[in-house]
Amino acid sequence: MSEFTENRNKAVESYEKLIARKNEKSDRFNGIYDCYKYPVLTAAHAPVIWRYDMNPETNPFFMERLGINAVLNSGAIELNGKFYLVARVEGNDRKSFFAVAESDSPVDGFRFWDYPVQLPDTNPEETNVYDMRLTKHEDGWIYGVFCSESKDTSSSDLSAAVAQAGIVRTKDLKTWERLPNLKSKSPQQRNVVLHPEFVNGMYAFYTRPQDDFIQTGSGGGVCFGLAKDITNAEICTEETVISPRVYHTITEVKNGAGAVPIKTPKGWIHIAHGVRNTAAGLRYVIYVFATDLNDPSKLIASPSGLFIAPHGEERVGDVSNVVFTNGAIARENGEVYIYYASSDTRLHVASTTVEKLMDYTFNTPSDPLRSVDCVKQRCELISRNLEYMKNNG
Ligand code: M1P
Repeated sequence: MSEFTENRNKAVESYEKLIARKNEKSDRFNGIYDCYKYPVLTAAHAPVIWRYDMNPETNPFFMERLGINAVLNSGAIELNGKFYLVARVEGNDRKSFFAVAESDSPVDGFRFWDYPVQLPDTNPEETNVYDMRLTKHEDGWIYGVFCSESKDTSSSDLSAAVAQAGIVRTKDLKTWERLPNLKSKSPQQRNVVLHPEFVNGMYAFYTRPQDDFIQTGSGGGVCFGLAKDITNAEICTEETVISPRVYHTITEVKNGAGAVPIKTPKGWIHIAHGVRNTAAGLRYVIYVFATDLNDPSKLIASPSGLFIAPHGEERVGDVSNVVFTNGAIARENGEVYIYYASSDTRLHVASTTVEKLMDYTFNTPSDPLRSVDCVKQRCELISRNLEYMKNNG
């Protein structure tokens, strides 16, 4: 057997074995959600035909020609009983693009379509795109809102960049119409999410104003603003902070909206990310908050602390100590699947239910913000428990 044939067979077999691997719940337990043992998407899930030249004449050693470095932050949607992830795929060349992976199951079996998404090229200065949030809007379209990144030509710093919110829409995840980027007062925007319903007859956006590409500067947190026209979206209201950055909490450095909020009988549940600084660099965790059903700009619940933190092997990757989400699927039957990436390297899933999410969101006490009050809060729980156990065995 030639080296080409042997290597090609090896690559195809290991790819098929990976896609066929059944996932299982891990031992990690907190009563709030279940984590799964295997990532749902990794660089190795990229099809062989994306990476190798399959022709022995032009690739006699069966070398990888266009490698994939990571598969991460993914939008998520259920359509006609199938599960779709629109993942951020990063090539070895550092550029990200979007690709649709489909499965009959929410926790395994995701297979990328043959071709990645080919976005209409309407912004010649755009260098990189990533982190698409998929909103099934009540206007009948599926919107993808993502980060559109360009070089900041006004700066002498080679790394300086400008982040804006790009907008596309589709009915089938195959044909994508590009709309103009969102306009707002902020010089930079990232982690923008479109709300699934009209608010006061307008399109509602969760934004994250920031002064700089990395630093939010004066940006106070996750904001809310309205736009009259999605085909030329411009925030026409004040961008008001709905989930603020707070000193000595998990959102101190920055935060950002994540998955499209989940509508529940008690309010909109948001699964977002918060960032704090440490001696080892930034630490990204996932947290939850809720806003009012009739006024999604009004914060009504803020459970204390983090919801998902990087755990075990999740802690290490291209950008270590990071978990990040931009997609969740809330099913008609109450099941919820939260897709989160670890360390900007691979994508995982955690499952829960709307009932459990509501219990977590509305019954977890909020952060009292000072150690002394946190101790009091914990002591109250302990004494209630001891009392209960004394009376009930
Ligand atoms: O590297 C961690 C994350 O950093 C960014 O999030 P934020 O804008 O809040 O800093 C995003 O670029 C995200 O893609 C990335 O996972």
